[in-house]
Amino acid sequence: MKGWMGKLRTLVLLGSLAFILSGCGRDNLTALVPKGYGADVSMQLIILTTVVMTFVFLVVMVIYVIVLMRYRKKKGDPVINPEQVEGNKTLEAVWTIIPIILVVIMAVPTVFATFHLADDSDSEDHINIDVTGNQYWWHYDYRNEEIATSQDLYIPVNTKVYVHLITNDVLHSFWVPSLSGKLDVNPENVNTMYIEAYEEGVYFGKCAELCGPSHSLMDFKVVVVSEEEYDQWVQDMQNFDTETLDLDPVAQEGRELFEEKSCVQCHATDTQNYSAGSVPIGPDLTQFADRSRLAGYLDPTKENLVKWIQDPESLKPGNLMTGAYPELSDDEADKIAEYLLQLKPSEITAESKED
Ligand code: HEC
Ligand SMILES: [Cu+2]
Repeated sequence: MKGWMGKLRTLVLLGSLAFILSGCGRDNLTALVPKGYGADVSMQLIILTTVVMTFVFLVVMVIYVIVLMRYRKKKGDPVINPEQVEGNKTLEAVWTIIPIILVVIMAVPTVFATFHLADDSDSEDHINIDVTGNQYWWHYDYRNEEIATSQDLYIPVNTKVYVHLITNDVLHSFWVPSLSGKLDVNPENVNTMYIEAYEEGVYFGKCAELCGPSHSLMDFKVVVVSEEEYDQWVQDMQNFDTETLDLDPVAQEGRELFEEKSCVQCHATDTQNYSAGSVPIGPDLTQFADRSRLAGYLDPTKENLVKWIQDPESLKPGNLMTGAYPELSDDEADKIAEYLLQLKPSEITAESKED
């Protein structure tokens, strides 16, 4: 009875574990379904190492089981001291050389791929984006296009895009599992890699380096659009001017409050390019109403926005906006939200690409 219960318990445990783990990973947040060049290369390396390791595992297991069955001490067998093989040159050579060969088989392609993916010698012929990591959000400066945005990174499909990574504060790591490998983001040196997406869509990005209390909320999206849409989006961004926006009276009041309540000190709304050296303190809000998420991870509803404006701490602990501006009444927060939701330069948005 007891053995039966034990087995059942193990079965239930394993079953629920498999069930829970099957919920992990989603199509656009997994390195196992590559949708870009870097992820493809990584996948090939994953397959190679898995094959090599499975081979080692099987060989060891087969020998182990054979030895276990054949040389098992049966009842009545005499106790013997097996033949001692220490110092056996052939044996030692074999078990040193085989692992070295296996490691070389895995290491050579890995090292080549690493250098290949970090090669930026032809970057001038492609799109270059300066990416700055901040606690807990990402900023993007499009070098030649002279536009800037935060959180959602727009890139054209089937095109090499170079990201030049640096951080404004602590270490972060830039990772879009479906599109590319991850790369550390350091304060002193720029790390460069390229992304090349094969399919249009919205891909999930994660900060992969513990960087503070809201590290796990430092999400971002890569929005991959067609080449024409990309050109259109760049143009829309370049031409967007909040000064000439036709705002209703409530949003107009919101704009004034945005200035009065010192939001402008940290947030730009005119897509200025920061590459020249000055990095913004808060996310660029030029295309805020086009964002796929609020603060990187929340649904971009007005309700969430009002809550964020009044109490960002409750949504993202340790964020650098908390306490940096005067308290706002419900009415004031509402008006500012109305204004921010008008900042919509383009029809080309993450929403139009999400399935
Ligand atoms: C000290 C600088 C600072 C001030 C002042 C400030 N913010 Fe922020 N704001 C930030 C930072 C930093 C973030 C990013 C927080 C994070 O995601 O960790 C942020 C995020 C936001 C976001 C989310 C942006 C996005 O891309 O999803 C909104 C909206 C916002 N702030 C609005 C406001 C408003 C409205 C005010 C004025 C009432 C204001 N902020 C004042 C620094 C500031
Ligand atoms: Cu981070």
